[in-house]
Amino acid sequence: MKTILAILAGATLALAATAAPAQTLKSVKDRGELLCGVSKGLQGFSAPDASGKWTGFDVDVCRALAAAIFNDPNKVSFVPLTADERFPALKDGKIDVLSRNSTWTLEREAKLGLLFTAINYYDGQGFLVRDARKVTSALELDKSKVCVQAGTTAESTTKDYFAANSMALELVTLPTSGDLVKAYEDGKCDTITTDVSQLYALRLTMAKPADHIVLPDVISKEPLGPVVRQGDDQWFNLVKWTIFAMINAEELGVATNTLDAAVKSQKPEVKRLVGTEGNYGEQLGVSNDFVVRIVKAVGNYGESFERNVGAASKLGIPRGINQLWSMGGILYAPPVR
Ligand SMILES: N[C@@H](CCC(=O)N[C@@H](CS)C(=O)NCC(=O)O)C(=O)O
Repeated sequence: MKTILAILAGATLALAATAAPAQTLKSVKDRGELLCGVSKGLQGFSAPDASGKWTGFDVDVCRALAAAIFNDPNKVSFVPLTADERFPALKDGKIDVLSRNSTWTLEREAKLGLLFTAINYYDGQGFLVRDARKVTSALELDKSKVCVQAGTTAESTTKDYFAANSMALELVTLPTSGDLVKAYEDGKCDTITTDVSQLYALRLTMAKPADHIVLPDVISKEPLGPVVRQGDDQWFNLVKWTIFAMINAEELGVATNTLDAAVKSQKPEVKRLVGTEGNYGEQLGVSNDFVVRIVKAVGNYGESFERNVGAASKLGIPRGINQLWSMGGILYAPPVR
């Protein structure tokens, strides 16, 4: 009897260890909308447009998810969060997913109990200065007052960088990006530091954007991507494969204007991606045409990048290393099969 009980207890434990509860997708479906944590307003990444509609590269991730789940990219409520607020909000269940220019670090997973799903933007930390100062390198920033946002990776990276280069630093830490821009424009700091993509976005909000330059130095790795809570493998997989779907769609030439041809394609890779072969969507808990829904809603990765932040957009960021691996970049998504 004891042996049987011990076997049963062991089996229960083993089951608990392998099967994480799949509650997020169900609660999103029951609620009828997704709760998506974004920044408070960072042009190109997540900001309300003139009509109040949230748009941007980070916003597209949540619209893509809503398209995959509901076939409707508008079934999302956006929850604007500062850097300090974002991880507690996710941990406490106030949002289902965080899509807010967040850097994947060890501590944010191991200590905070979160999981980064995939990297959808390879960034790095840089500095923005007034062009008139004629600074050409971050190594000339000795004795600078440096504005940084609280709760970001930039806080510690800046200290390390100045110490490593024997430069004196006066760190001015502020709660929001609006405070950062104001302090800088009021002359309370000589430079703003954060991920380069965000420097481009902040510059657009300044009185005279052309008076400020982003220095060429990139002093850290800032791999950005959507984040979920630990303990729900089904949800983790769906968010992860939404990103991979967008990247794979670009790689296979599946775009807004080629969707009709893609669903008729006889190429096995395209058939698996768009769901005319296999049941890959169902394996993730959504419909088999989920990639078609995503591309219809926001386009593939390249379309979302170019529309929101790319070279021809207001931000004017070149694709750089965020180009597909097959085009000289480092974007590489596992295959649908
Ligand atoms: N990637 C870095 C920085 C993220 C971050 O919060 N950057 C600020 C730079 S200004 C930002 O996006 N602020 C926008 C906001 O708070 O709405 C991190 O994960 O810590």
